[in-house]
Amino acid sequence: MSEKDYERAREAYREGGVDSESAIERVLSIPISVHCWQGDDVIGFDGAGTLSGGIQTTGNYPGRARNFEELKADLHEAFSLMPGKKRLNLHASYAIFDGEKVDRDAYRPEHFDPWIDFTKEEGLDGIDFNPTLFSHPMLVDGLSLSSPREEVRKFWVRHVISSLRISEHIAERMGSPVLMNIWIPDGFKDVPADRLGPRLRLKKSLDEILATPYDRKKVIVAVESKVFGIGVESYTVGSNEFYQNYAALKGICCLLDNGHYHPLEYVSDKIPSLLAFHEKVALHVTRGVRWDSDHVVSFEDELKEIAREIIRNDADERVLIGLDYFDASINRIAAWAIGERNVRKALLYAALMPNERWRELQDKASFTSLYAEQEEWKTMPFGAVWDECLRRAGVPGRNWTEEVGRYEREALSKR
Ligand code: RNT
Ligand code: ZN
Repeated sequence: MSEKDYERAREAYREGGVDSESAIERVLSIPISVHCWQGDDVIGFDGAGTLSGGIQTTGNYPGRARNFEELKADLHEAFSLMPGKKRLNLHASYAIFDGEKVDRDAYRPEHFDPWIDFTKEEGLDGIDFNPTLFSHPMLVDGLSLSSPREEVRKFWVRHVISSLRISEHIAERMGSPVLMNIWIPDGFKDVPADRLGPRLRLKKSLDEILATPYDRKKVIVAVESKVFGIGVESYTVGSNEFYQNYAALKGICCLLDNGHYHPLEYVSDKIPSLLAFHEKVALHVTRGVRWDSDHVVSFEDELKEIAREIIRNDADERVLIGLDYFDASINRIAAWAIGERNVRKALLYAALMPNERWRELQDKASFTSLYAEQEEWKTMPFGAVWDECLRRAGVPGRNWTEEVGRYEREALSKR
């Protein structure tokens, strides 16, 4: 839609008490952390070759990035289609080695310097980091930090401690704090004989990790819970209750992945619960279809609701937004772009609501007006403001897939 259409939409929002100019500006400055792992089906560069640990990528669309050069090129292309402030979300398994053979418990900060250089060249806001506790032979019997085998447990404790060092280094070089998120696949396929033991061992491992001194201003440690994974359907060590209690006790952050809860539990409702107690809350935005399937994020109701919780609580800097999905059935660059654009779109949609007025209606118990207004709002001329937002961000408008088509012909199809 044209600039003229935007002018009319701006007027319509103004009449409704909303300033679309400040909404656009606000929303473009919220960082979204873009996951590197959409580009190569979560394989990484450290030799795993396949993905294991209860998660799965499906599809065999051609053009998967097979090395650092290809992944950088693809990210560069994807970033050019994504409006607004961005960060890069890295996994430890994407370490860059110079012919050296190093195992995960000995990764060093310099193995990520090439990524830092790239991120700076791209003009991104910062980097986030994830220790990789899956797709590795030391995940023995499906367990890492909760393993009863001391050598296994200790190996992974060392890996996360080395990830802390790496995160600190990245934060220093980027001049921006790093969110270091711990997710482990640990669990059992069938009914366990002991549910407490593994959790106590996980707690001990986390205690050992956090006993390592690190600068809390530079590294924000988060823990990500889950209900179940493929092959670990009956029990997950790192459950929601386990991590929420642990994070509250230790003053670390909770990361909520909206694919990791029962179907009628909503992350949008969990965000304000956590904001009542924590300075920061981290998110993995994904889309689960029937299970934690990690489909590309769509502009659907729960995403809009998540965005509203961020915007109307002025939590732009308190909720750390990251993407987490991996679809190998469509063009991977398009997958990246669709998801980022949809999260940004949902933020704009939320920022274009008369949130204060609706809060007052709620407090006055004017539920009839509140409901009617919210429903009427759904047909406001949002599309025209979104198109203006894309123009201001300097990224392609609705015809962006033409660019992806060009890149597919010239780069991806040659792989
Ligand atoms: C798995 C978790 C986790 C991973 C990434 C690759 O269910 O969501 O966040 O997707 O670490
Ligand atoms: Zn996740």
